[in-house]
Amino acid sequence: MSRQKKIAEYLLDTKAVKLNFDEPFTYASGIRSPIYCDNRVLISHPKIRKGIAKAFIDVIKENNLEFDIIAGVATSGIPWAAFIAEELEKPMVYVRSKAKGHGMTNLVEGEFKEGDKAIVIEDLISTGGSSLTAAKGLKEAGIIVNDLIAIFTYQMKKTEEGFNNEKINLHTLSDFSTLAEKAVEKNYLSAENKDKVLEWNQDPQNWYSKHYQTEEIKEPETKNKVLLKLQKVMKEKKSNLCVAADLTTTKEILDLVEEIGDKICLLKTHIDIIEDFTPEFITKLQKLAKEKNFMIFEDRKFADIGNTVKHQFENGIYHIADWADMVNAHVLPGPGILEGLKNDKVALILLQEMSSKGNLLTPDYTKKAQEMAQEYSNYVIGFIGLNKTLKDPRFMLMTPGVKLEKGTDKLGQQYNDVESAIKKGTDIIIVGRGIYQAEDPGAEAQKYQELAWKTYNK
Ligand code: 5BU
Repeated sequence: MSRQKKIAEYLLDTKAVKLNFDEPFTYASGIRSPIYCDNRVLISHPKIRKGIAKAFIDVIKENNLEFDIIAGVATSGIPWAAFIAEELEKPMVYVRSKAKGHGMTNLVEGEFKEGDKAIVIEDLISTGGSSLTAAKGLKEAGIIVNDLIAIFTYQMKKTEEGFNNEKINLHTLSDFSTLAEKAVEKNYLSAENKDKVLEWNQDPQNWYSKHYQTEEIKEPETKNKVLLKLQKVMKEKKSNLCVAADLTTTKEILDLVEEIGDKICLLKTHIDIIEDFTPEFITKLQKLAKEKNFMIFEDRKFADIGNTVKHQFENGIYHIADWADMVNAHVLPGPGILEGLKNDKVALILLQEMSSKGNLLTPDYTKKAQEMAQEYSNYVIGFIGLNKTLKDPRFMLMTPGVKLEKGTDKLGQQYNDVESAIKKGTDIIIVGRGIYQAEDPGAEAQKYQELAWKTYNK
């Protein structure tokens, strides 16, 4: 068996790499993928560990790679660098893949001389970005880097280019296409799905919508009135921006709306986080909505049985059904929740996906939510989600977790940038902190509005 295949077998047998076409994995970036790789488990298998360390050494020997030191990329490359350095009785260092060190820490740890040649050891190459950052760190420290060896590569298009630009030879013990072949041989993957899986690394951003699209539905004769109005407002104002006004006093919210009201098609509220709520607040908000021509979406995320949500929607102190143009709901409780929220004036948005890390809304759940929406299309006008997997003009997709730059917060929120969110097919971007925490929320909202509308209409 070739080395590439043998290593692929190790990766599959230890479940370091998992393939799943039917239920793709979701990366931290929100990208959906049929492959998930966590090579860290490999160090727990002594025999396999030995086999992999030997494969690294074979690559060094077969290619006559010249070097003075072995450099592991922190953290996952470190154990492999240690096994190799130990076997070859050579010095070892490790290097952080973060561009900025924290406080007193060095980027490269261990002893070396300027002009030393290093072979860089890495466990996984996805885009190659962090490996290249590590290699650059070594170069900046005066170390010569000509070669990098990794256990596995996703063989993404831009990887090769990155390594060519840095003039570094990339060697890998195994790769995505060999692994897919081995997975078919071992019945982990059907031959039929192999080609679809292999398409992923060509265009990771769009792979999911391409393969999980349900049938495209033609323009319906009649549409929900709230949806028609929303589409009209969007066109009139050239805006597909929804601002999440997550502020906790009525004054702060009303002041914000004064500043951003002209730029948005939709204002999203969490009415139950307001500390000084009074019915007058609603009157003022509705007046502003009329003046500034936007609609109101109460992000209540109903999640109970029909009878309870009906009370939460219509009664209590908020009387949401009297003032919101739309509200949203989880489909977890089943169709009863949609029965409880049926309303001719207030439209419904269903949660098909969430932006938070580790959320439990699987592709299967998404599909069920879409089926329920189709069944209740008189009331349901859209989804909260990240990927337009259902192309049906009766529904709009709205995406939260959007900022000018990708990132995360401390409580699990995951941000996409405006362009990537819209490229995944969303109709409306929902932006909270990106706007209301800006120094000048009005100017910031305008930036988001212009960028989102331009990208949406490209
Ligand atoms: P942010 O400040 O831009 O992170 O606010 C995002 C808003 O969208 C906030 O009001 C959340 O409650 C809301 N949200 C979300 O972030 N992610 C989701 O999946 C859903 C709603 Br559903």
